[in-house]
Amino acid sequence: MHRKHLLTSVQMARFVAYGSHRIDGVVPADMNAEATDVLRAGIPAVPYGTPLSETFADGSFAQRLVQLPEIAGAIHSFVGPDPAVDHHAVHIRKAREGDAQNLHGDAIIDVRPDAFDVQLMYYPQEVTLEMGGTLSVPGSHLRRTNESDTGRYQNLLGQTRLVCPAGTVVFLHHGIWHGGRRNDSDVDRYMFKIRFNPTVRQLRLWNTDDLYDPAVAAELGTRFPWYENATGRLEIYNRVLLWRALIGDDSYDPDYWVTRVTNRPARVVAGRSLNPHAPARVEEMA
Ligand SMILES: O=C(O)CCC(=O)C(=O)O
Repeated sequence: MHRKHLLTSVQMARFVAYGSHRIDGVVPADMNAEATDVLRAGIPAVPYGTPLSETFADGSFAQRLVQLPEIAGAIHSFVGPDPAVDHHAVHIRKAREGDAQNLHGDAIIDVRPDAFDVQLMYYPQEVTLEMGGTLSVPGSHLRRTNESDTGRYQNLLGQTRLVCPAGTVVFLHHGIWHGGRRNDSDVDRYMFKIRFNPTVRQLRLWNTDDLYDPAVAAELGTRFPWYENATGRLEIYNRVLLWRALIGDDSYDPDYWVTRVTNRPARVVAGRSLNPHAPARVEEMA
């Protein structure tokens, strides 16, 4: 894995804040041209948790896709070497199909504050607004909701609808609220999704040369317009927990929020026991 294909710390921090990372037009035109037929024919399923190296046939389209250097570098940065494939699926939104998917996360309530799965979404065609590109809500991935319970929310401030050139790949944190939109165009819209489970601890798997760049803390502190004034702060708190786990430093806390609410000092300075029969003792004079 060449370092130049790994994400930087600032990019990782941005992923921790937004819950997504997008690489426009990363798949070459000849592969995009091949993709529609391949996806229409279907890609053989594998059991949950199959090692990535055993999931796709040698030389197959899907194997070449995940081996493209920038894509392989991003996968490594998020989940490390030898991830498992949770599942993969081809999603086709039919031309003028008439309805949209509700907002959902692809998980039951997933309370991991220190690990995550990543989902790759590959779009072989140019996606226009009319084609119903995937809608997602930046910064929603660390909020604890249960799969489709967010389906009753519509039009959150700051939500994005994917419009992209052919060959774009988007990586999503497993918890992000998203949904395929209605395809109002005359063309079927294809997307290939792969969910990866890490098989190693997600500890500094990217290019950490810029670990102490002040832009890292700035990214982690990003607020989104749909956040409540107070509860929105919890998102930043949760990001710091995740970032601490990803960098292996339990003291990282640019705004002191985690330090404050986890502060349970163990040092005892009480001068006397509550038991009247116990001899008086001074543990420590402050
Ligand atoms: O078709 C799309 O754009 C999104 C589909 C999706 O994310 C899903 O079915 O979970």
